[in-house]
Amino acid sequence: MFDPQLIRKDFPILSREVNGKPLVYLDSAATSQKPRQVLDAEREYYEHQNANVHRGAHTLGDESTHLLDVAREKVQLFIVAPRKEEIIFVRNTTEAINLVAYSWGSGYLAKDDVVVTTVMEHHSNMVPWQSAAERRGAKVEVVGLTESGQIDMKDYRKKLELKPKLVAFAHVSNTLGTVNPVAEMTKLAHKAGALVLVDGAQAVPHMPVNVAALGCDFYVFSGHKMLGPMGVGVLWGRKELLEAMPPFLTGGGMIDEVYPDHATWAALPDKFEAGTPNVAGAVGFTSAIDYLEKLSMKDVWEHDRELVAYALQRLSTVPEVKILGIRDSEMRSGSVAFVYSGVHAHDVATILDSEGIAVRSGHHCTMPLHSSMGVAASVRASFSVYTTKDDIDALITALEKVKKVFNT
Ligand code: 7TS
Repeated sequence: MFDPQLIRKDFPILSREVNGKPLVYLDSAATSQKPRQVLDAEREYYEHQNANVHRGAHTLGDESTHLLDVAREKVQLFIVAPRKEEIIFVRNTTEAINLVAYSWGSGYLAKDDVVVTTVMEHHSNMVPWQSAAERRGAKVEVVGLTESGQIDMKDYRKKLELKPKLVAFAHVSNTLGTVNPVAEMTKLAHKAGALVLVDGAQAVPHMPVNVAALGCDFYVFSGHKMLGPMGVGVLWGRKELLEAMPPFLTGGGMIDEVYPDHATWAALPDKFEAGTPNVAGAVGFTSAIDYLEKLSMKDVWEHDRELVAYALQRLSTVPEVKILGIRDSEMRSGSVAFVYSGVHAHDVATILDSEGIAVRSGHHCTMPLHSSMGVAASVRASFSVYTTKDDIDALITALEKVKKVFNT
């Protein structure tokens, strides 16, 4: 049974205090906390297996190589990817998108080509495309949103008429929480002849994801937002695309043969994993996926449904609060961002912190989105498996202190 109170016992950090108050961690969209199982898995790896992969013909090297392989298969099955070698380990979502923007971009993006993104994207799914477009003389077109913070499908269809080479958008917005219709958007993009990259950084931690069913071409996410360690992330891409793309980083580990004047590349996934991989991180990531699977992603999603609905309902009782994004909890996930009338988001966050409550304030790496809403900064409460309704109640109570201090 899914019991957040029991789950919380697995997260050592949740028993610490901040400013003399019990920690209320509502910043899981930035990074989630890690259960003891993940921390132990990493430590045990270093205590028992630590060795570089592939290179040593010795037991520790073989065990290390095996553990990296186990992690790859774990990720493959978790997101229902057709092939294990399509899972490329990177540091994080940002690196995964840069890999595609650089590698696919240098191979397939030509002068005057178009890449389409949306205004709700995290900077990590916007800036790499701007850079790729600048390098290749291509253009980035940005799809707008509706009043309620959903992708404007009319504008999307219009941008597809430009026959883009690639479309890149988030599965779930890190600021608005909007869940985008990935399968539908992918179908339309494919019809227009475009490839599709989906930024799943805020989706994989909360809902079952099946990349095969979504139909996209690339799907990227970060381990650290889904109970795993920092420094390990995933690029999934269709095999034929990854095989046809030139490498991103070159050097050790990604070659087949090297001559003084040229080299040939290893097969997937090695071609895209130059240098010593983060094996300890991958082992911790395996443990994080085990943890989520034990909870069941269906129940994780149900828990998220409850928290989002509760947060929307409670926040809407505070007259000074203006919630960003759609009010229908069924169409959003993971977080609720809001503006507090007359008080800067950073001031709200500072007062909340004095009550032990951690939220994110600012633009959450979505400056274009905030500008499009005419908002300079917002406060965001975001959730994970260990978040409870009590955490949201604590937020609402602490907002009364904001009212008192600022006399709103
Ligand atoms: N894409 C989305 C949708 C994100 O939410 C984030 C991180 C990234 C990409 C980048 O992930 P990284 O692991 O490469 O850093 N989002 C946030 C956030 O909302 N607050 O801090 C980081």
